Amino acid sequence: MKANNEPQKHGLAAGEAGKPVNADWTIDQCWDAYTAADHATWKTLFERQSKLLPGRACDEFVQGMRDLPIGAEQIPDFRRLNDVLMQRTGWQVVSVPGLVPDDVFFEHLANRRFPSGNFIRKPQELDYLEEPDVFHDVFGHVPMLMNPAIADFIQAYGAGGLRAQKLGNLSQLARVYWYTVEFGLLQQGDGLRLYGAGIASSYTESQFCLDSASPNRIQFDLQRVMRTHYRIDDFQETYFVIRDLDELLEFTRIDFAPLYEMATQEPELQPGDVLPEDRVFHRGDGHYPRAKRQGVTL
Ligand code: HBI
Ligand code: FE
Repeated sequence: MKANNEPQKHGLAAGEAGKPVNADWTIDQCWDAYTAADHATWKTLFERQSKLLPGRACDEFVQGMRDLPIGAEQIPDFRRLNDVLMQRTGWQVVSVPGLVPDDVFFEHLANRRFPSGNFIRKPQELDYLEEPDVFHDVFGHVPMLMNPAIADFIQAYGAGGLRAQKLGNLSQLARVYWYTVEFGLLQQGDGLRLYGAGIASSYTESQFCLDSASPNRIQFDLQRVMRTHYRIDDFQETYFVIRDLDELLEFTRIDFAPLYEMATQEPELQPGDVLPEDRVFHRGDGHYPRAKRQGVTL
């Protein structure tokens, strides 16, 4: 039970701390309950990120953002968001208290419902938070859900997640999601752009992933990615680059079961590993994790 002086997560009914209201973990967004401070936090995040993303985020992200009722002034109301999103790709955003169990998450995605945290981070944790909040989920994910290829890919991930759980290959599949939907880069124009929500919604990592000499940037390869561990608590040591978003569509048409089989027969790879057969866009110098290990703050 939470002490009374601890901040309650937005949207949870009094007396129900930590308990979701519905079996599928959805709750009301309770848009009216956002405070002026909540909207101000959104505004701060929105404005600094909007300045950073042109030229860094892919054109599809920028276009998706433009077409949605998402602006600086207020935390978006999911009802208005869904009017547009539903029409475009048949997706909708549903409100949840934060992280939900894997099977609940997959079930939503398989049915084109994207679970979004309804709470917003506190001003003292603008750059780091453990659970996905409304800024990460809506600003980061929803513009990409306006794209038909990503829309189909994430639905297939939901269906594939339920299957991977039964096969015991959830970690292999989760790596694919991580290195695409969350931290993916793609080729566009004469350079690289970001499309992953984890980087699109992060002030520091949206710069690091493209500008820093530290991380590797390597051509995406499904088998390779299935074997590769990722960092959850810091910048990635490797970003994987797809040709274009349609590359993800190909993965909705193939059976992953034999790929899991092959991937688990090969050794697992550490986040910073580079293999002779990798197609490398940029070979990272690794200065960032090295300095961290030595206790230097950059
Ligand atoms: N729940 N709300 C929410 N958001 C996520 O991104 C999420 C989740 N539960 C499980 C989960 N992600 C991942 O661990 C799976 O993709 C494997
Ligand atoms: Fe996410």
